[in-house]
Amino acid sequence: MLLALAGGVGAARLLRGLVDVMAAADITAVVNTGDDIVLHGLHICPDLDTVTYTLADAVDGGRGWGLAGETWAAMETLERYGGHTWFRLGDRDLATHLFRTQRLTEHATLSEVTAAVARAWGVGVRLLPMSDDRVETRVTIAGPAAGTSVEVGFQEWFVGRGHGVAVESVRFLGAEDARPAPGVLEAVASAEHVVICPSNPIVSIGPLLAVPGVEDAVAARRDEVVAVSPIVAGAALKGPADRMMVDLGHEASVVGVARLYAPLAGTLVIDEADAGLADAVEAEGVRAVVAPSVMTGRAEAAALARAVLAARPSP
Ligand code: FO1
Repeated sequence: MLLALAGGVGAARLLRGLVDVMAAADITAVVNTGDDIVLHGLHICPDLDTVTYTLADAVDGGRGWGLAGETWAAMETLERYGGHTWFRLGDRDLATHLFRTQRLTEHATLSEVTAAVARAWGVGVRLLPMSDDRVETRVTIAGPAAGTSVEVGFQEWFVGRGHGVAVESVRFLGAEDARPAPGVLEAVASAEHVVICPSNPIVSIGPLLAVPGVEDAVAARRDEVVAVSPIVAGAALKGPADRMMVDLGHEASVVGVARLYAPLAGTLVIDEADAGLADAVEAEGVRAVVAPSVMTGRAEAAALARAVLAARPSP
């Protein structure tokens, strides 16, 4: 079984590639829920939904999130009322949040609801939320007046303010009291392959590792763990990972990623554009494997998936 630590779009694309090269039923993905937001009274799980929709070939390819062929009638009417329309929820996507919220109200766990949604979309990969308990990524940014700071929810920063403002600090509210979802620690311990997907190390992989027990479970297998750099040629392929790393004092390069992951992953897959930095990565005590890491299409994702499987050092 392959165990993947996954965030949003980049992880979803690699998982799509892995399903093309191995049996979906042999893949377990532990997915970040720090991005979750409760809005309109609905519990919305962006990373779980992005992974589910991508593996179901139902995701909107352009956006990388939400469903293809969406209509926005609910948003239009909400606009009429002056309701919250900054966080775009398509009419079909809304059904996912309605179903999830109703089931949670009926005391189903997030794990159970996630499995039901995945099954309904024919997704064979086992999807586990990192925890069934609420963990909320909170971002501190500059406040309205000079010298002040304000803390906002992840989506308020990422979408509401277009992740354009610098981040002073990030915390995962509730992480210390959260428990890994059922099966997470066992899957990390028993997997033949452990992969850290090309997701934002700070706010996609970070929350996963903040759930008590998860980081230790991954670190215990460090020499076998293969991470895929989300940074190529000093930039994130999608989203603010590069700027966040710099804002928080890290280097936005494969070397910076290697430093962050050194305690957790013995191998880092880097794109050919960064082949010249392989020695610098290895100087951090992390083995560098060079492979095309830009998943423009399914063939590229499958090729990267093969490279990831081959990158695990033989035991
Ligand atoms: N991203 C945006 O940039 N704008 C949106 O309005 C937006 C809405 C949205 C709704 C549901 C969902 O599952 C994802 C959504 N996203 C949106 C993406 C989301 O903010 C990111 O995918 C993750 O939170 C970061 O990985």
